[in-house]
Amino acid sequence: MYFLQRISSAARPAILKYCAIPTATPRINIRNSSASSAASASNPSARRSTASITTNTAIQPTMSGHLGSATSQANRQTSTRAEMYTTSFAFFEAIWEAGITHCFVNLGSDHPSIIEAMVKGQREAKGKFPRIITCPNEMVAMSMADGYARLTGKPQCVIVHVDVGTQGLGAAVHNASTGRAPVFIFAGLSPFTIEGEHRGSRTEYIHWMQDVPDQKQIVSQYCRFSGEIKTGANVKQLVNRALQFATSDPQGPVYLCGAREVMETDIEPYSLRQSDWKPIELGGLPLHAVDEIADALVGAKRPLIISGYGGRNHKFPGAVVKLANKIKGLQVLDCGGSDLCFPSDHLAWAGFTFGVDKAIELADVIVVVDCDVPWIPTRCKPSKDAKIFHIDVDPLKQLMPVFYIEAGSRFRADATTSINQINDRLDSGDIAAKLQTRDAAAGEKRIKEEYDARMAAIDKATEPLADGSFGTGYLSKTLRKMCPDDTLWAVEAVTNTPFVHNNIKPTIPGSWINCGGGGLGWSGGAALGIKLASDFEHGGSGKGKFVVQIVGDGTYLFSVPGSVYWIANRYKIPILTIVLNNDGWNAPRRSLLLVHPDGLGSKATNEEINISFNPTPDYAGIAKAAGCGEIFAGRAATTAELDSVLQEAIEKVKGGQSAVIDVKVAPDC
Ligand SMILES: Cc1ncc(C[n+]2csc(CCOP(=O)(O)OP(=O)(O)O)c2C)c(N)n1
Ligand SMILES: [Mg+2]
Repeated sequence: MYFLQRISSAARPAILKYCAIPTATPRINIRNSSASSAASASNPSARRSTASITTNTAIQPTMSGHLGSATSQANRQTSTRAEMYTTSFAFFEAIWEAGITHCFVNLGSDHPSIIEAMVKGQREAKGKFPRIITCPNEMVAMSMADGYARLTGKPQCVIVHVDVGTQGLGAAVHNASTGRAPVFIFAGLSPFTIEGEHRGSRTEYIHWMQDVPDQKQIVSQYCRFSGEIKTGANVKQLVNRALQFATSDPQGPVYLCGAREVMETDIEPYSLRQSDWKPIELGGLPLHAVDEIADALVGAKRPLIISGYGGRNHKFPGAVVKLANKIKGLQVLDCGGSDLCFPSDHLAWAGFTFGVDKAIELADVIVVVDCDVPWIPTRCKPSKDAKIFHIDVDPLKQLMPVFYIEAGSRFRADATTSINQINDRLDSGDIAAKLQTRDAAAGEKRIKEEYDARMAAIDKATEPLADGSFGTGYLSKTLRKMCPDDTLWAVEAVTNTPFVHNNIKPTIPGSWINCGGGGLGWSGGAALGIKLASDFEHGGSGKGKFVVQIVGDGTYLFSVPGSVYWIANRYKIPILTIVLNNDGWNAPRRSLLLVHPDGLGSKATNEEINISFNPTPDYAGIAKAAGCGEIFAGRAATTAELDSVLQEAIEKVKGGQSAVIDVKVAPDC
């Protein structure tokens, strides 16, 4: 008896069953049991008796937003009744009403009501209920939602398990934050009652372990908003508030958590007017700034635009092309924050850089547009006399403890709107007249010469070596030749990124997506998310564009390939993965040399500085095993091998199967 009194009331019916004591049909009367629950708070023995009282009361609709009360195991068995409408169900209704079509889930003991709601929704709300994708790893789940959002601008939902699942999101939260990708994350909280006071009260050992003081603090410094669902009464408002933050500039991840009891609560169905929850729209430049910038660009000898995130809006590259066509001699540097910012087939394309480029030092007018790191002062600085403007959705870089650039003026404004304003300003009045007097031919001649020289240097660097081996440049050039013209590229090539960009030579807005963040392992999940999105947006499986992931060998291992290729096979999401096999981590050596160019490590072997992956893992084999043998696995180390294995892999991917090719690449080319 002592034992029975100690256990939670939620667990008791199961034990009673083992004792062969018949149980009655379970019922809950919320008001009565709330009252008894309150009474029991000061009287433990009264609380213990609550469970036996509730076994004979029917489940009633509850007062909106009030917690469901004391219940039993048997009570919960009745909870699949069709009319049951819980906070969890309202949560799902809120997300599909807001336009979310996919949930990437990794489930746990915080999710019984989420699972109930999923089953109910999948059965009763066909066509509306989001598609659920089971993700065996949280970072992959988050990266899939990130990739989906980067391509489409549409946030999707990631559901993870309490504190540990939140930690499992890992570096993917950083990537979505720095890559300005809107992602909606939900995690359950461990139950906060332990004696069966409410439906959802603790039933498992682990509920004590996973109860942490402030779960959302794990990710909140990366999130545009983090909060807790404290009642079902306003769950839809909270979901929409979070989504409003996620989709307002600067876009990024948001995080909501909710305790098991709260998510279990029966509430009155309700709906919101969705049109009241649109994202905040950012305006353009003030008129004086439009004048100043347009005037400075027209008067410049070497005008330069540097952008990292402008391309997140696929209309941005076109707007900048228009500007470059008006101001002959303007050049554009792309810092690869995320999407392609400027097409490589335009003479104004000054290439791809991570903050170090001659064009920065030579420019006399620089407009930095939506960019976190336009230059790295220890390695490259604009001239002291350069006139610098900074236009950004987040010019203060509110999440960065240290940031400044020596800009004469800075504006919080939408990038595309700002460029369009400058374009319009060049069409009339005094500035248009000044533009007419400008020596356009000289400007065009100069950038053509520079463009041609850049292209020639890029081409030269791609030449294969005498023994038939080759570098990332040659590989990328070959990929560009063999893959469809409108291929979508998910790039996480680390030290090889410029070789990839310069040789893929992307031109189509939205077709080139670079991780941009520093949390290695994005591109596996992201490529899946991009492909899923492309198929979905084009009408279903197999209808979307061809998707290629280009990833460093070290980064491939960070991307949790065991999960990535299980998902690829399970959900038939075909992607082509190219692993840049350069014997492990090159980046730490680069970092070392920048600080200690002549240090001990500068002459040490890769083994000695602990960056070598020798013996080489079977990268493609890992994927094949995870994908139940259904992943095409290949290898190439010479130009001849590359052509044939790529041909075969591309056909496989077009046929619906994913492929991973381990490509041995020579350094620095
Ligand atoms: C999650 C995470 N862990 C560690 C690092 C540090 N880091 C930066 S680059 C790099 C090596 C990447 O290796 P690989 O993908 O092979 O690219 P390579 O350096 O060879 O170009 C490491 C370990 C990081 N950025 N993110
Ligand atoms: Mg490597």
